[in-house]
Amino acid sequence: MRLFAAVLPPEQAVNELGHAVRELGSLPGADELRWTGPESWHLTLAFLGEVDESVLDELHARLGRAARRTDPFALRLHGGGRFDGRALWASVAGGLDELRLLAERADAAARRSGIPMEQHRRYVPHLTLARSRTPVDLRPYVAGLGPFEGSPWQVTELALIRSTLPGGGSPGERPRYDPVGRWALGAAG
Ligand code: 2AM
Repeated sequence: MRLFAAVLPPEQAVNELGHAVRELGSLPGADELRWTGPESWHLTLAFLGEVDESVLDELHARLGRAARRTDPFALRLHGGGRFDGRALWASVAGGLDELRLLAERADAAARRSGIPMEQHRRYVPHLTLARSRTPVDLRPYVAGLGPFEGSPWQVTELALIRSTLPGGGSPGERPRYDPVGRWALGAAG
């Protein structure tokens, strides 16, 4: 199964961001972008790719340990950014060192479970809002998100999420994301 580890923003953060994203819909070209749905918004910590069932027990145990070793921390959604002309995202602020540490621990947990992880790229915390198949100028969208400042929340959980890619039937179909594991951060976990 295809898996990734993530932090899931709470409902209030999603609603606030949803409000800001709706306003981007009036920008020229907005209909050409493939927008992600609020129900699937997440902050990826580590992308595991296709994972064999046989490693799941160990992966779960190691992710649980990674979560327990990391104390809860504050985050907020704030402004936006882009990966070239291909992806538009909401940015985060607050406990970025803690978020990065949790991402490193999730990556290490997967690696030690025998999952061949991609070589480390620089970790850029982001919540993907839209993608484009062909490069487009996303600067107006990033500018539109500039003033956005979400309310802070306390990150208390690490989630393991299964991604089911669309079967290719209808255009615009999105992957389905289902949490298959959740672990509380800190000693309480
Ligand atoms: P993205 O939002 O920047 O595309 C599920 O696909 C999640 O894992 C997405 O948040 C995606 O990031 C992230 N991810 C990281 N590396 C990936 C890869 N090589 N292929 C697919 N998704 C990846």
